[in-house]
Amino acid sequence: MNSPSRRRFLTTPIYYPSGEPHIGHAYTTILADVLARFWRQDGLDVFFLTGTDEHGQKMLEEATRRGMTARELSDQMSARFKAAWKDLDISHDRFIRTTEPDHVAVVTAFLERLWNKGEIYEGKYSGWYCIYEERYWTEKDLGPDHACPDCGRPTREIEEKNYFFRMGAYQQRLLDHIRDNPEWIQPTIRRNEILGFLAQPLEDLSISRPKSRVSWGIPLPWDPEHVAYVWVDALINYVTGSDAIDPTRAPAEQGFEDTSASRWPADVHLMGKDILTTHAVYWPTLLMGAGLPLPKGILAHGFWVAGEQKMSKSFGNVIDPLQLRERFGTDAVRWYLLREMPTGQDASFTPERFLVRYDELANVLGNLASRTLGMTDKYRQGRIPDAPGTGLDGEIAATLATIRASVAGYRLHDALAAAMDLARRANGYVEEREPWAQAKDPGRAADLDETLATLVRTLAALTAFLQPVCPGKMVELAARLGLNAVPRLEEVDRVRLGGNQVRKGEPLFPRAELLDAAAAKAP
Ligand code: ME8
Repeated sequence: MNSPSRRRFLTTPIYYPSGEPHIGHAYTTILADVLARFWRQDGLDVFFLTGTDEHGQKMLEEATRRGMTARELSDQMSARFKAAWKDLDISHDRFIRTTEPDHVAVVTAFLERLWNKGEIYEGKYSGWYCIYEERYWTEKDLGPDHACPDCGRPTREIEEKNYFFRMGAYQQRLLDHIRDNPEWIQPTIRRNEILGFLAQPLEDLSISRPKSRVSWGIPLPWDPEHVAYVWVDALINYVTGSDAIDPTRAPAEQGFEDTSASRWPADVHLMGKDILTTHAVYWPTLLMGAGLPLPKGILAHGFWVAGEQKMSKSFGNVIDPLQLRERFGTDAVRWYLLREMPTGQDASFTPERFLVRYDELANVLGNLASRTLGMTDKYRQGRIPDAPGTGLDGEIAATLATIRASVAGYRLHDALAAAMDLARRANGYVEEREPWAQAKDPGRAADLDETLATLVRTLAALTAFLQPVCPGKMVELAARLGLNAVPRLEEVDRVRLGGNQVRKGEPLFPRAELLDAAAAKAP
């Protein structure tokens, strides 16, 4: 049995399946996946939740536009997200859909709890609504011609009965929490943004929409003519996925305060900076209202941009991660996205940068693997010498320490850079040791054994360090070193390799020009 502190629960946003999965969705999901895999490799018991956000007006309108029902559209498109995550080797433990009965039941129980506690009151909303962002705006926020300040699309004027959550009452408690827990919202720039937001009085939150306007949603238990606001419905998925609330029990019996038997609270919610306010203000105050503990951390990453524009489906300039995958392979797409974007900052997607990063895989790591396997094959008939192979042990240990610290600080780009630096260093070691010269001199057989054993040992460590980002290729590389599995992080300094038979094989990451040539030859 793992002790509770060995458990980790991490989440991505649940995406709107009103369009195709794109590179932005892929980035957050791969970021979560790499983190989950690092944690698992460190022996932690991880639960990784992702999924789709299927209710609301946007889904309904898109379905109508396509001549489908909202349910048909969500069935079709959530399957597309699932398939994309399979292709990108995402190792989630649950793919949640907000239309699933257990989620509907948890949302109902959660809202009933707030209602019974007097946290919700009836009121009237008048203002402007952007269905694309699924949010209200006040007149002063709007752009010219009442355009949405976020996406630039037209908003609609609305006046309707709504139920409101007493969010404003939790402003001070939330501020205290953020101040007492400086690491709670990461990175600091995002924390400051939320502190800035909370410097203004916090209004109450409209948590419902009249069914007459938005029929596609979860009815409120005390007034079925109204449905839950899609953001409230969506945020609660994190609790549904944690099994903290048993929806089969009546709300009065719900042990909301005791979540110890469940995965709640989440260790980290990952998301893009676009949806930080909903996660760092709406969500924690809703949890406070319901009497549930807060998530332990919130990480808002930056945006992939093409040129100056943010890249998302509203701009139609989205790059299809699956097309890149067809040409370069899943691991190369994962590598590029995580290596190129410093967690928290924006990054610009360009084919040139993709090739620069791909080149690291082909010419640094791939080259190290090819020459190590090739020389073991050529000089030792493929048998790894039984020598200590400690020539780069200091570097391996230092790399492991950097990786551990970087992962703990969610700086995955630094972790990956450190691993690639180790591969670079090992290539330098080859140049220094000149194994081809050692091979010519029978008196230096022991030196050659040590060189080869050191290189193989470094490659084995690299499979462990890079497996979270390149799971397919690192499993393959470990197998070529005669290992049954990629070593755990804590095992990298005691992997037994001497006597194993290596398999040289094709290049792990063919050079880009080779890929081009292969593509040109294909019928
Ligand atoms: O907001 N760069 O769903 P969504 C990086 N359903 N990440 C990007 C990106 C880009 N250009 N574009 C999108 C929703 N993303 C709600 C969430 S959660 C309870 C409900 C990623 O389909 C990033 O993670 O619009 C962003 O936060 C998310 O997709 C928005 O996905």
